[in-house]
Amino acid sequence: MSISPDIGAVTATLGLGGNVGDPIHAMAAALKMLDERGDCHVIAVSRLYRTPPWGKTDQSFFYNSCAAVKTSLTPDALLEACLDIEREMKRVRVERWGPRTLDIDILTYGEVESDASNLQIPHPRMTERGFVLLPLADVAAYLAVNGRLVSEWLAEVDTSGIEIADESPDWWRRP
Ligand code: GSY
Repeated sequence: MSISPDIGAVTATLGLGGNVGDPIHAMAAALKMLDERGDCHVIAVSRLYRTPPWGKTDQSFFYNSCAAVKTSLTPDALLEACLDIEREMKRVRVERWGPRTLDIDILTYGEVESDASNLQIPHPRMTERGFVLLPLADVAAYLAVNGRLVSEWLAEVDTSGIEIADESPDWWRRP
């Protein structure tokens, strides 16, 4: 039996998505990069979903997933790590709610609540979005967010048009 080191006491959840170029590759690479860091361990990944665009609807469908990571990084340092990965994946952020190669959002960070201008936790719009809640329920259905379980928020949002693109929670490990 091997004993893996406990690299951190905090479990954070992340939302990943993209609709430009090869978003599945970008999300898989991002998860691998996070997992390869000494201060972050990916403990669960959702199935992969194909989702209709939210907000600005005249753009391509997205691929979305969520992950739970155990980390010793502070919220700000985790945000920096995610932004570094987005930059490495050459994310194109042309317009608000427009197309993007890769978006990584911190959804929750332990029980932390933050209203800082650069980082709001829990993510302010996560409880309204089917493309977040459906994958998040795969990895954290019983997580409480703003006083309700993820599964309870999910029961109230529109998930029409969302399809499972890959049933396997290991989709991101494929070569
Ligand atoms: O941070 C969210 C980026 N985004 C998405 C997304 O990831 N999925 C879908 N389906 N629509 C979206 N609109 C925006 S903005």
